[in-house]
Amino acid sequence: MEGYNPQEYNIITLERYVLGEGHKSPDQRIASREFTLLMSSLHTTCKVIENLVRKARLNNLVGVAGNQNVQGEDQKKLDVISNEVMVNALISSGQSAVLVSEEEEHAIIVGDRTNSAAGQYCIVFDPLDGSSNIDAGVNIGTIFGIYKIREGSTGSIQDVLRPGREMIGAGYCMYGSSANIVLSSGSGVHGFTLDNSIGEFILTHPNISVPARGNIYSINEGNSMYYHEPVLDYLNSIKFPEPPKKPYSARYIGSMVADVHRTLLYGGIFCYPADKKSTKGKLRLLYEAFPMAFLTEQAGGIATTGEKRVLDVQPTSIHERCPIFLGSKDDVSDLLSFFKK
Ligand code: P6P
Repeated sequence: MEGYNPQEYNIITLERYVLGEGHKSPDQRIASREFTLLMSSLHTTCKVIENLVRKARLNNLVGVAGNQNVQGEDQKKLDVISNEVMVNALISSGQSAVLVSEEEEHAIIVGDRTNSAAGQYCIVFDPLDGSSNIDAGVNIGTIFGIYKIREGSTGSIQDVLRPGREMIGAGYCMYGSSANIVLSSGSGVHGFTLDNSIGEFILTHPNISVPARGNIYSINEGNSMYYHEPVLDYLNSIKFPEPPKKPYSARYIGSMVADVHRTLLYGGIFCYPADKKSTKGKLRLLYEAFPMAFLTEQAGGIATTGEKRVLDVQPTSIHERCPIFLGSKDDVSDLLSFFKK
């Protein structure tokens, strides 16, 4: 056909990508059909949540729901709705064995809730991270990590109290000027942009790679009075560098998905350290630190607590917190040098 270029119309949707990856997964335990069904369920929830977020103001869905989550934080209306959407979708996918959500006090053992056989995957997630920004229309997002249940398990809390290095996949969906899913199933990091006209996530950022070094640092400096020495000394080294080095730029959105997304694409360092006020930091290990660390390492970066690799942390409870520094390997290595002094 005149002017028709098949390559130009070779649109790779998220489902087509996942199915392809399933066949060449480095871990043959990822059954492509079941994993594809799980990812289909996950990315459908992202489309539903994207629609809710985009129309939140119009549908009077901003503001608080009037109750608090297990963290003692005011739940936003969209927090509650997004959580319900994800829990229901993941259970009905038939692929879930255990669910852990920031908005659920206890882990959901799917076999206990439904008489249908539970699946083989454990999904840990923050259904709507950054919710304090919802009312201001700032980018927010869904974060998820995936474990396969242990051999012989039918699904228990022990299937998710495992180091993040045992995850088989992780990702986030960022809701902003466009909806972007960034995910990895262990063979690189790939980004997909939602084309609302056809309702599909299209591969737009294949093989995301964190630059070896950036010039952006991302941290809430309002907590500076609580920081420990190594963090203060590192920050001074990039804010008042020895000439001819130039100072870094500060960028902090206060929404982890947005700050990490920028760090993966532009490089630099994102930090939420432990300090004298928050002795283990603020971000949750299972469904914030682990997934973002998984993605960062898959993209060639480093994610550390300051003392050890984030993915090597052994969780003891599903809502525990963890300090995190992630991003360009040279920048995070510079930070670590201050912890070793
Ligand atoms: P602070 C949002 O509430 C969140 O959980 C993350 O998305 C974000 O990185 C962090 O907290 C921001 O915390 O203390 O800087 O407002």
